[in-house]
Amino acid sequence: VESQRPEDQDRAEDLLDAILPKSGGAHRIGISGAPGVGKSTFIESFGLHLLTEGKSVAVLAVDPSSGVSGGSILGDKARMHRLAQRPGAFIRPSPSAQTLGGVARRTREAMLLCEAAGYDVVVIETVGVGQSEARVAGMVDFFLVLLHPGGGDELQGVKRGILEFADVIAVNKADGDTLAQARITQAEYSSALRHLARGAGVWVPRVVLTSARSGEGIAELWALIVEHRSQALASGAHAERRRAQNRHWLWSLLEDSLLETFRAHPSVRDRMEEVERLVEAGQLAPGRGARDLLGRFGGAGRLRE
Ligand SMILES: Nc1nc2c(ncn2[C@@H]2O[C@H](COP(=O)(O)OP(=O)(O)OP(=O)(O)O)[C@@H](O)[C@H]2O)c(=O)[nH]1
Ligand SMILES: [Mg+2]
Repeated sequence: VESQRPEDQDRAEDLLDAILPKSGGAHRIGISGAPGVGKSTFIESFGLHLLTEGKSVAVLAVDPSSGVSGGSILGDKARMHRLAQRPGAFIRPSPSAQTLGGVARRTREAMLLCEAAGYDVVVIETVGVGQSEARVAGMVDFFLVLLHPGGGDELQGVKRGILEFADVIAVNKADGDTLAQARITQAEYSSALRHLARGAGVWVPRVVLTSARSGEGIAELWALIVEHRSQALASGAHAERRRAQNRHWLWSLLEDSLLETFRAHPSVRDRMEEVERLVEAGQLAPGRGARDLLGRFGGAGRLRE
């Protein structure tokens, strides 16, 4: 399914069609956070805890940078070695792909395969930068954001995006020298969350403390995730979230492949560089340039200006 070879794609689609009725049953959990916040360490502790609860767990990663940097997640498999050795756990490094859309697509398909294979929980890890966070939030039932113990300026920078996606925020490294700082960060984010207006019966995101290293707070966090799920199942929010995600997914696939087809179109390709040059130099209005290229693409190109 991860193959980029055209001759594999038909078989991959047949396979995905075949397993579709068996997919959808897992608890899908997204985990995001800045580099070095402790995602890999956390997932190992969390995964081991799930195994003690009798759950099987698959770990996937969306890391659009790994193709370039040489695959930090591959190293992660070694870092999560205790989890990787356990029979109830499966860890899949990030597929290499050129675009975030490509990585996200293959990860989503791998998630469906893991569900069909019977994994109870699928964890999808992503680095909390840019669009990958939104992509992962758009394919899971529960989105967890890990934060560094440290407030102030950092709070301002990340707050917006986080409050938009997170179902729970965990301030990690709440241990040793950084415990006091972690408590301050927890208080800051809790108060930021209180200012958001929410409807009745809607899940209110919480801010918790964890130590991925010692395992402190992990069991409590899992209990919170379970509570979130039963609330969402009862209110219908779970079904609605999945419906909306399927719809968005359809559109994001359309957008990705339309753009790809557009860029590959011979007469668009011939003209692209020239249009870019003229637009850069301010000699052609971007709107006119776009219309020119779209016109070559299919003649259907009309842009509202
Ligand atoms: N004190 C303390 N250190 C931690 C904790 N969790 C992770 N670390 C340390 O923080 C460093 C980074 O941890 P990783 O798990 O590799 O972090 P990551 O978020 O996966 O990093 P990237 O994959 O590079 O984005 C390592 O040295 C860990 O040992 C924790 O709860 N407490
Ligand atoms: Mg990592």
